[in-house]
Amino acid sequence: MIDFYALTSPNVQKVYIMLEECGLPYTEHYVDVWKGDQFKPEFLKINPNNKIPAIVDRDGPGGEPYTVFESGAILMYLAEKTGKFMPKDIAQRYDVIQWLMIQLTGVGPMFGQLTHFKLFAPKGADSYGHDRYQSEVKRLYEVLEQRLGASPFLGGSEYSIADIATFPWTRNHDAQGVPFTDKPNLTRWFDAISARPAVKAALAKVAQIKSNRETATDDQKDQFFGRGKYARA
Ligand SMILES: N[C@@H](CCC(=O)N[C@@H](CS)C(=O)NCC(=O)O)C(=O)O
Repeated sequence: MIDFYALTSPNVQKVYIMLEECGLPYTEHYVDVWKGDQFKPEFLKINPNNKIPAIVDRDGPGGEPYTVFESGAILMYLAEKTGKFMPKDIAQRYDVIQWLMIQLTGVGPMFGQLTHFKLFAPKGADSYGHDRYQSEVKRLYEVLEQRLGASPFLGGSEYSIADIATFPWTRNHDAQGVPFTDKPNLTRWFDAISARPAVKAALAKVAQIKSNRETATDDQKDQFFGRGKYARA
């Protein structure tokens, strides 16, 4: 059994998809980051970096409980545990890891910052941050489009944890200012992944989760974003 510390964000959706794809049993524990649950001492024992997702595998290495945080590490751990969605061949495996790293170091942070500047920047803030991330998000989508023109999936010929990591971040492509009208390869890839039964099951679960996102107070948002009285001097 896996304890899964979750809510609704794209990094969490990756883990829902992976658990459903692998058919692993799991128990959800919601950590409402909009209420500050990630700062509670009991959660900080699981992830000292106060972020979801995190898992505790009750049947970890040596039969002992094992905690994993960081979505990329969780996907790699579950791939290794199950032997799924990560090729055995070294070159093929590193093809997957490279595209996984592009998600972890590029797509996730840049798309996340764009969302922040689009939705949560103070009114009247200058547009420098927004414009910088918008341009970088468009560039990254061009890189993905080109890759998917040369390869069926991001990591190669097979669906892998590189796709599982990237797909949730692309679900809001219209809101991110990148309609797929001129992106046939991303469209093909996106539709194929959306149609997978495990992906549908995972997203149905996510859709039912209620968070404090719409009702968070200004203070709760400041705490989440580390600004206002929560900003480090
Ligand atoms: N690099 C991390 C990022 C995780 C992340 O940003 N999680 C957000 C989800 S909304 C979070 O928990 N934020 C709470 C906070 O930063 O206080 C991963 O890939 O797992």
